Amino acid sequence: MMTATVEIPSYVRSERLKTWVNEMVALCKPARVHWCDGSQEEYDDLCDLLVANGTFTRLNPEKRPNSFLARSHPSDVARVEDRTYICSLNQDDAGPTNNWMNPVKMHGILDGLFDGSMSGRTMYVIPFSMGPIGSPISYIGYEITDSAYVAVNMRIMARMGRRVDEALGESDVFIPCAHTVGQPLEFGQKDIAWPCNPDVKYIVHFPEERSIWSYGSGYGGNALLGKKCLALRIASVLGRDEGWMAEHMLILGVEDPNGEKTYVAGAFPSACGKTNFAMLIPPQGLDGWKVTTIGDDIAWLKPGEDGRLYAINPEAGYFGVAPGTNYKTNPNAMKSIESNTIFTNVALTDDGDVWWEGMDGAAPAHAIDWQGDDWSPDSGRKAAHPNSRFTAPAGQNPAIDPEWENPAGVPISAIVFGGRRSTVVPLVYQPINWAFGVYAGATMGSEMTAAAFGKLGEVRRDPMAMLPFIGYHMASYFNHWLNMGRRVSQPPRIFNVNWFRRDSDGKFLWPGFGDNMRVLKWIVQRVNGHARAVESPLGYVPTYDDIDWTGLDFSREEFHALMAVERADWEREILQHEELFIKLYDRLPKEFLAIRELLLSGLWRSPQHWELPDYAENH
Ligand code: SAT
Ligand code: MN
Repeated sequence: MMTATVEIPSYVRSERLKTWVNEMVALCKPARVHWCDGSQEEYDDLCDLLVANGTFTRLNPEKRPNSFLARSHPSDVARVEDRTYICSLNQDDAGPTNNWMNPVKMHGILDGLFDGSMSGRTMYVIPFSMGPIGSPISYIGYEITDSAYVAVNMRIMARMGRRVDEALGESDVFIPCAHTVGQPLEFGQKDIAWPCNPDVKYIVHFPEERSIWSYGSGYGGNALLGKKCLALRIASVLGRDEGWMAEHMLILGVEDPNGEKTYVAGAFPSACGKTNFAMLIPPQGLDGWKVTTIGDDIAWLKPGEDGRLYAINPEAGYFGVAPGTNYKTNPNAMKSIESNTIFTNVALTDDGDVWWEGMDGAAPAHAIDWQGDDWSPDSGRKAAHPNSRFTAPAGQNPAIDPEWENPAGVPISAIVFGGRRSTVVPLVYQPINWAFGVYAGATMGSEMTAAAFGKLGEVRRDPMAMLPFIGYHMASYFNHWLNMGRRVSQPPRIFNVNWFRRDSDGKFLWPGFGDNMRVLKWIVQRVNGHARAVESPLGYVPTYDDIDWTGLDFSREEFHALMAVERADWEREILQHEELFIKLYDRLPKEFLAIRELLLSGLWRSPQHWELPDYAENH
């Protein structure tokens, strides 16, 4: 097979970049090289090419202008955590929660797999910036890939193209990201709609080298390397070394009726309604309040001159889960995907639009399911894959915050942690200080929903919702959090929420969705010094009278049930914290043992069943 010679655009000036691309071309042996400029024409041409190859179906332009549907290979539908590696020089630096291999050995494996991996294909060179171009908080990456699907998705998810080459200039500071679907066309054979390697996959991070290699998958976070790989795993290492934080957090703005703005970041494990919370619409009665979105998935937080933490959203688009999204649960997400959107693994309706389980209205009588087969409501199968996605430009969100591209970021006043717990954890509490808050985030857990790994109902500990995304030893990461709180003079206040508590009949105690605004309002007033709280065994909590109930019929008794603290439950809970701590024994912050003891001490001071007092009693 012929290997391409690389024509590097004249505006590319970084010697390190040119050398790296030439080396990757020599290794991967593509037939052609395409250096992406990020233009609309290029995007349209690539989409046309994907339609011609059968990867994309163009949706009905009247229903879904400039939008496409892709169906992946059934073996390639989600991130593969068991194939994801942190290859630090020392295994101890990856810690017990990451897969590890010696980096020299791993490079040997990858060199073998990448050798000739792109023969017969085009290599795309994708310049991208995580964060607004030119922001001191941003980082530049270069992804080489043999997937045009990746190239068009990256143009939505990141700032991409020539302006990034120009911003890099002669600098050698960028993260090299090598990606191949791992299905060479070495004999000139015809391509298939979703090339990938069904048997071999590697998603590999070299934290000391600051590079990423991904082999065998074309899907989501396995292939769009700016997102989880760069903006979380590698960035968490950069943040540790440089004194900032890369977190799996949404960022939202809350505007009160006087126009005062407060920014809040929030970490939620998957299946906890994070995107809905990031795009929340206040319920009737609280309509003087407004929520705006800065980001729905990732936050980079850096200390500002004034001693506060400033956050940017490093991404430029949403890669959101489709099923369950509708005009009731998340109208802003629905409006964000009305056009210019790439859908992956949802169903195709007979009129050329998309459909998924939990969309508004009745299910269509007939559709083509995510595997390309005929589907009807009585076929006994899901029409859309549970992890089917939309890729949409963030700027299309009607509730996008005007500051979302401000290179300086926005000041964060509160950090909210929240898992899915049917018992034990109350609706909201505020740990008494930063260290107690870090402990709450570090011990956060979430119950398995059907889609996730593990047993249904079992609690999976997911510290700061970062379990699969920390690029180093988890306990060192906890220490970094504690250090950050000491480094900034005005750290955000930390809160813990749980929207998912149930009664003994299994019924949800809290309506959730827009009504979460009632809790958010208390949080925002609290950080601004306008809300009262009482002490509970876990920290500060609002009484019934501190929450705005306008427009909702919710009794004092119902609220007290949501906020109760059962000593026996918490004793078991704290024993489970201990299980996590034992795993992280060699680097666990000494503060955590002290905080655990103080929590126990507080529980022992309180009755077996601790119930909220009425405000009057506590005044
Ligand atoms: O596929 S992604 O990693 O981008 C999304 C997710 O799995 O959380
Ligand atoms: Mn995520």
